[in-house]
Amino acid sequence: MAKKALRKTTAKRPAAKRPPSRQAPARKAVKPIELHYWPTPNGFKISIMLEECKLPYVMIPVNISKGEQFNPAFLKIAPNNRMPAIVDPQGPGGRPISIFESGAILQYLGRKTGKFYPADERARVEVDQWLFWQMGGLGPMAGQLNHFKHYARETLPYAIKRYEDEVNRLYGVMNTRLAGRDFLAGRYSIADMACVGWVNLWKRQDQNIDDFPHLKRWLETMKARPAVQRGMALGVALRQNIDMKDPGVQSVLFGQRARTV
Ligand SMILES: N[C@@H](CCC(=O)N[C@@H](CS)C(=O)NCC(=O)O)C(=O)O
Repeated sequence: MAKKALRKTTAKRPAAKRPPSRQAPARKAVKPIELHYWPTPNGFKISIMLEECKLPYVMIPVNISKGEQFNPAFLKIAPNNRMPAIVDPQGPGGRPISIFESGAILQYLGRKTGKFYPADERARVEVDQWLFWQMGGLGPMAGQLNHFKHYARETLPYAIKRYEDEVNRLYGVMNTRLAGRDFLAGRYSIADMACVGWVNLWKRQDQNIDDFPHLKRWLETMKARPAVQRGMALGVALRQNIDMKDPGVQSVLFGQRARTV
């Protein structure tokens, strides 16, 4: 991709000094994963996972308020014109692979690294259920609430109440699940990473976290993890001066319809 990469993390360790006779054969340098990203809860899922796994990556901003999600090069890897997406130069068989949809990316990175996504089928099903619950429930409902509550040009009390109620119900489900469990699937996993950026917005969603003590404890535990902090801080300055009520921004993001080829 032609865009400038803003940040790079590497998990390089200093090479240990060995006598010449015992030197290891030269290894190919690990190429960083490209993270096509904008700092939102969907983007954070992947920045958190990359940070947790200490995978080398470069972040390539996709400024969705300017319509960069429609750039032909981006659409090639993310045909749904939504970020996040990744390109892993060292994909299966050592060949590059691109992936869109945050849930699919999390599962891929979990399989690739063997981390935060157990191989045992029963444990994996536990993770998958809560990951899909986030993808199909918490994310879309909280996203719609955010739209009608904060961005819509008309105030539609029915729509706001519908999504506020739904987010409230989902918080209740999560709170019950977390009673007597540290994390959604028992052990810390990609399912927790998928949810944290959304629950972190509880105030903006007009929810009271004190009504959900297990969820509150989980959120505090999540936010205390350095990799979660780094993941949720990635690129936040990029959004700073963007006014989501600006008609220019709204015309890019809202009212999108099919584009014919
Ligand atoms: N289901 C997708 C949703 C991604 C998504 O909604 N991304 C938003 C930002 S949070 C986006 O790229 N929006 C661009 C647009 O609306 O054109 C995923 O989880 O990857």
